[in-house]
Amino acid sequence: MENPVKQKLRNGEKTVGAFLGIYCPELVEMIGYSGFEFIIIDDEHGAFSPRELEHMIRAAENVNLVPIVRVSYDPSGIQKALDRGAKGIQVPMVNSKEEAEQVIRRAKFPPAGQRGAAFITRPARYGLDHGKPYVDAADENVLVIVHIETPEAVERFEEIVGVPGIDLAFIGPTDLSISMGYKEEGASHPEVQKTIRQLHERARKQNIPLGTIVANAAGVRQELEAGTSLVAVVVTSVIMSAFTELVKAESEWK
Ligand code: 3PY
Repeated sequence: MENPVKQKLRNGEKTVGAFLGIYCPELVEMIGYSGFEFIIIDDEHGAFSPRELEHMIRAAENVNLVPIVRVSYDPSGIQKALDRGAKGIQVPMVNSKEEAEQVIRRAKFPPAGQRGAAFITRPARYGLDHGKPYVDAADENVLVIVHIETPEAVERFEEIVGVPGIDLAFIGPTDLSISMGYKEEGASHPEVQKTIRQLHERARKQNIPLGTIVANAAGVRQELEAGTSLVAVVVTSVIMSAFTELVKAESEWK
């Protein structure tokens, strides 16, 4: 039930993991064997049935990856992900203090929240764990992440991350750049870059760790150097880049 990623973040340490929205438990095992520390299973844009989500989480546990589920915008996914065994939830498009409070209501048991309790679930080992020890440990260990990815969220950053129970603010560079009006240039636009730099400064003042996604090893290095605490590598980007490189080299095969 422990959560080494949450522990690392609490200690001010950094962590690198993977981000995947494709149903493939074998790929999750490969990601774990390669040494990553967590996996974000993307149930916002990915296609998972609740059963498939559970198999992904089970595969992650099997290779010591901390399973975090990015739920859809509708926060009802939080309970579903936690009852399947997610050790972290990541909620997109959190734009206000009220929305951050709603996330906590779904993610934590009373009195901090209103998460429905059931001890027959797999995270409670089908009833072996129950009552106060289970409830307290679940609340203690669940990692609660909110996305900061709109101008509204940027404006209200301090009040969002100030909600008790929010553990990390995740900058979504794609949504941030699109919502700022830079569809063409994306996150490389100087205004987006400036906003992200300012968020780093503001996060330091609030003592809240930041996370984000990257496409490759250079991105990991850059983010760690910039002070990002949780860096998630997009698995599809890595695979597509490897495939296209391989095919580009086709002329050399002949
Ligand atoms: C973004 O880049 O907007 C994200 O939400 C990360 O997946």
